[in-house]
Amino acid sequence: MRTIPYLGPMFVVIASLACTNGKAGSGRVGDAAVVSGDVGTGGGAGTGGSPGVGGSAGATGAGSGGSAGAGGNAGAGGGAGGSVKADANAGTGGGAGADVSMGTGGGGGADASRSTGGSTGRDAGLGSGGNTHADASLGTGGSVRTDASAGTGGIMGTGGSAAADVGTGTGGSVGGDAGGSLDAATPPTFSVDFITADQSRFYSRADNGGSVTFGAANSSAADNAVAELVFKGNASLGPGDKLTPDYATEIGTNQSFSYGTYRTRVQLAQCSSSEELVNGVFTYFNDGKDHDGDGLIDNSEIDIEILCSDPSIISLTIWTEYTSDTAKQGVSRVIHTMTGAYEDSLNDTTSLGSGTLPDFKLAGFPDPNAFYEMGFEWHATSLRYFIVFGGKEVTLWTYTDAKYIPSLPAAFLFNVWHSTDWWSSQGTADYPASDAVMRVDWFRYWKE
Ligand SMILES: [Ca+2]
Ligand SMILES: [Ca+2]
Repeated sequence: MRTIPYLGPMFVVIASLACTNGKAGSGRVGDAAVVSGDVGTGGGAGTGGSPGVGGSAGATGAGSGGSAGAGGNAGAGGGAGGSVKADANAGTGGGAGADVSMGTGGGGGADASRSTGGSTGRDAGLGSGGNTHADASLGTGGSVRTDASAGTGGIMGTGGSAAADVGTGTGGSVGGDAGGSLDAATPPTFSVDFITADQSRFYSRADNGGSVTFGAANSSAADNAVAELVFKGNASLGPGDKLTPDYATEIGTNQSFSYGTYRTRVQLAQCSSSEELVNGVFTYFNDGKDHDGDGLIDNSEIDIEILCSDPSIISLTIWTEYTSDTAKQGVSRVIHTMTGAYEDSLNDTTSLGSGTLPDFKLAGFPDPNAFYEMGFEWHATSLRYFIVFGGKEVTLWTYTDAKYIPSLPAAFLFNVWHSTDWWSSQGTADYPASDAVMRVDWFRYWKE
């Protein structure tokens, strides 16, 4: 097999930390990043929410007294520690939705943040006594709509609960969330649902003539909104045209991240078996310098790559150095999900072992119309890749040799680009004749 480190144009990595929105009383927070510790007082959730104290737990766990929907969960009575479903959670009395978190009395919606008494909705955030925004919800007395949640006296009533995506209040409840998962115990440090056309947190480019649309409607997304990356097909182009990530359709975070957990929900770009495109989901940083002084240019990169000619094969690569194809340092695992067979290698040349594991046999992967949640936990001395398949999180690789684990902060990218090589077989791959589209429902990062 063969892996290619990202070779696209350099971009400036803004080394700022996650946004710290959600200051008490602050106004609208557009598609804001969520930072733990945003806490307010008084607002939202009251008592007597849906399932109520003692409610049941969702697939992702629960606090005492909460309840949950698919992928969701609720915290201690929605009260102190109230929490919620995937990616969300809440403070005292809080409740939440996708991407959200909040403080005392808060409630939330997708991509939201909060403030005193506030709560939120998608892309919104508000002040004391909260109120709203499209898709939003509110603080005391507030209320809501789909995806939102409510506070005391809200539409949902005291301790309101919610519709899809959210829930709250004492004993609060929660709605479902396709793709929800764990790590919900704490709010993400950075979270984007791609609900709006806002590009403040992701840059985009489409150097093959394709396009990127943030906030594209998609009924398979948890919130009917995705980032859509279109790779422009062209039947008149051949195998050697517009090669490499130089011509990728790509989005990437404007800031960099370090150790922590990365999760995303993605639908892969497709092509025929005679063509080739790489679907890349990865971290990347390379400023051309040899930071650790080992004679090789540092390349902080953690890759999940799936080629469209045979998307049943998952390639995982961890790069620490990359000067050239012959001066580099990277370890890889290639998993054949039809058989469960895997092979590990160093620098694409030295075998580090192989085998077959029942867990790696993912029958029917990937359904071309499905979104899959995948990601990794990156730490200084270990790196664990995973994918959620059939409702179960499958660990694809736990790598523990610190020498080969990158340490430099990196941006998180998604891209689609043409390769003329089939990494797992011989021959020449054609340029895609038809447009191919990768879709991203959401991306979340939890700082270690
Ligand atoms: Ca180096
Ligand atoms: Ca979304």
